[in-house]
Amino acid sequence: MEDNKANVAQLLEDGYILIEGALSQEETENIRQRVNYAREQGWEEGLNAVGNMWFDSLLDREPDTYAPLVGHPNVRPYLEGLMGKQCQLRSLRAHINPGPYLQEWHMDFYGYWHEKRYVEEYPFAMAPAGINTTYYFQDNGPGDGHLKFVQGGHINEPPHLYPLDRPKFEEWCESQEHVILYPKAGDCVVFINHMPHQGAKERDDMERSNVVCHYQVTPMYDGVWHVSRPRGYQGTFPFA
Ligand SMILES: O=C(O)CCC(=O)C(=O)O
Repeated sequence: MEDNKANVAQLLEDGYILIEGALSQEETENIRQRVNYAREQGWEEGLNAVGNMWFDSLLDREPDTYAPLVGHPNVRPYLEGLMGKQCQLRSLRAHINPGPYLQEWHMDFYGYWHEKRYVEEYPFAMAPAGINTTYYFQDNGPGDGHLKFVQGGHINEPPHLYPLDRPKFEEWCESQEHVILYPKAGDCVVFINHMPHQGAKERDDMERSNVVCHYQVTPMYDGVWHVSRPRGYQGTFPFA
């Protein structure tokens, strides 16, 4: 318990934590294959310009495969340590990077700083916050692929967000100090989802996929500016 408290403090300080071996080899291989199967079935929502193919329906289509990722025992201490019973699954999204991939610098919860300011006007309102747990299914070693963060990017508001000037925002992200992670198959990166980040392949022919569970605390109403849509209320509180 004491160790867990220390790790939550570390997560709050750094904005991210890499959990090595969060999934067993068996879980990793099974989900890797199911994500590839989803692509074979054509279940993707689309493939964007930076090389990211995304799937929003997998938890509903194959709950036996994907539900174990929600509040997984090896990430639960972090989620529960941060949010307790209020931890709510917002969405589960899988990604495959079929070809070259250099993600745009982005935040999953773009509206974080806006909401934070907004609630100052209302004594009973609370600022929402969110967490990503991103599970990786291949080894992202140096020369293969990585996940990059703007160091400390969760602490101060980045410029050029409201309204979003994407080229200037990305230029700013690029000019900051970075942290580069190389998550391996079965690892999970838990991070505060208003932290600017960018995934990439360093080798175009690398097989690369991941599954992202977005969590939120309940003041997150439908209209907040976030990359994913909320699943709704019923059945979305894994620890309640
Ligand atoms: O590693 C990647 O491809 C980026 C993952 C990402 O954008 C996320 O977890 O929100």
